[in-house]
Amino acid sequence: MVLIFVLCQCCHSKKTETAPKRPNIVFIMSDDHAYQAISAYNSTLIQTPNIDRLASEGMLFTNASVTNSICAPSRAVILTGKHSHINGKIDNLSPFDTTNVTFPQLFKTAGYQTAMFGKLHFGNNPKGFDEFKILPGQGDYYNPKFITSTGDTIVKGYVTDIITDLTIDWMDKRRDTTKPFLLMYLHKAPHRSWLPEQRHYTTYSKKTFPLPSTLFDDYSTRGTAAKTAEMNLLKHMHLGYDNKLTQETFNTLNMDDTGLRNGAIKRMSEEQKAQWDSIYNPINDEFIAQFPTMTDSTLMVWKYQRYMQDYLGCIAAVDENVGRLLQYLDTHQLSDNTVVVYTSDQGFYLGEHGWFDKRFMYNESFKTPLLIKWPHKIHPGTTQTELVQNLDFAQTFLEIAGIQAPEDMQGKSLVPLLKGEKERWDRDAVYYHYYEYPAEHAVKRHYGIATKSYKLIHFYYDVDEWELYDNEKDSHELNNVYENPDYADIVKDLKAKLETLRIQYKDSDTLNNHYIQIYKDKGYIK
Ligand code: SGN
Ligand code: CA
Repeated sequence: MVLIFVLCQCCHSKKTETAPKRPNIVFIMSDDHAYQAISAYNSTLIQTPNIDRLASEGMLFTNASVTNSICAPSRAVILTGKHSHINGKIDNLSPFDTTNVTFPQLFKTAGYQTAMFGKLHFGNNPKGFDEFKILPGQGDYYNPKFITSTGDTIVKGYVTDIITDLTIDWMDKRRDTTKPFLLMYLHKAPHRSWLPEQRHYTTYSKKTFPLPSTLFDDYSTRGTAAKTAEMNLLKHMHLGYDNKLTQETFNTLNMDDTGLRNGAIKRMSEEQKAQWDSIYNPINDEFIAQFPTMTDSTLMVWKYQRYMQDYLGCIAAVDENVGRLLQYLDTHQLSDNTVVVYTSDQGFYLGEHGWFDKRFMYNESFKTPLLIKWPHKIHPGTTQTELVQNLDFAQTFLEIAGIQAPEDMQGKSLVPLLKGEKERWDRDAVYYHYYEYPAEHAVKRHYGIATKSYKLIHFYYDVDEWELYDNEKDSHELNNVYENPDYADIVKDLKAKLETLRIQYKDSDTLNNHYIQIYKDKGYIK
């Protein structure tokens, strides 16, 4: 493999005078950004004009999904172009195996300047970057710490603004204008526990949002996994930690069953805290007044509104900052030769099925936003309905840059789709596998297959349950029709396809057992 890269480098250095300029790539990823909260997908919750620009000037993918809906594994899939069971990063707990080859390393070897700013969440530093400034673990919203190759530093301010400042500062001051660049600009927002910046919580805390039709889902038409998951707004969202009620409020109401407090607020400076209190204290006062007459359903709706106010307030900052970055590219004549990608490490529940968080192969967490702008190649304003995954990014970027992808990468370059050459695209199903059970939110392990019309899921380990959804008739995935005789042929067909995919991607029961044994050895499960 080393030989191939050396050869590539040689070809490249010969080509530089004559070949067309290789495009820059700006990869923007936020954390837990639901597609429902991007106005190009759904305009009922928030307006995101800057992110939407990538759709109006490029391509909007409506069937983009992840292979494993959880943060660090998704990032490992993106960087390696390999499924979790191959790259080894099956969950947020295990360290990333840095002997994996990642696409930024290939870019660097091929002569690109490379930089990463923001959230990685690997527990180790990224390889293949000329410069990086990353948050430790999940990172903090206010006055966050960053890890750099020369030591740690705390930067005062709000994380989404700071990550953008660092990114723009790098482009402005340390970019090598003789080279194309690969820039990974990775937001922490809108990850739990959803702390917006003052300019946004001031306005968003006054808004009310439409309720999802499945907010009061009782899961009766699905299996054990949906019934036992711990991500219900009423039951599992903390009034203190998530909804920002204070200790004084709990004392006043004589409540002692409210779960965690929000420690992140302690990082605020006195001034930041005073501004926060001026908005959040009245919310606490209103809650105290309303609480005596609240029923379960009014409390559910109250929690949903509080959740949306803070979550969407965080996204407002992401959108503004994406606007700043695009503006920088425009004013420095970089836009024309830069591919800009916007995505999230996975989708998220915004009250659908009564839930927050992710992990399931059901739509809101399985699907992820994906918008790509590539001037002169993508026809502006195109909607793409083909099944694509985060697994495909590495090979896509490598092809765009003219770098040979290693043979063992498991995705598919999206370049034919980007260029409108659908005849060069033949995928009819995608594979999924989630492992992190038992863990926070208690989502059971499962793998499955999705086509444009159906989704077949197998929950395994402490249950053995199959679910089938007819996505054309049941867009909210409320009815498991696995046992319905009308679907017997479809089940048979999908099981055969699933087996083919498992063989193609080299996943198997043997590997399941291997990863279960690791959990047993570590004492996570019995
Ligand atoms: C934290 C969150 C969880 C979330 C995981 C994984 N809890 O543990 O709600 O599912 O991260 O998220 S919190 O109390 O720390 O907020 S991920 O995006 O990093 O995978
Ligand atoms: Ca995430």
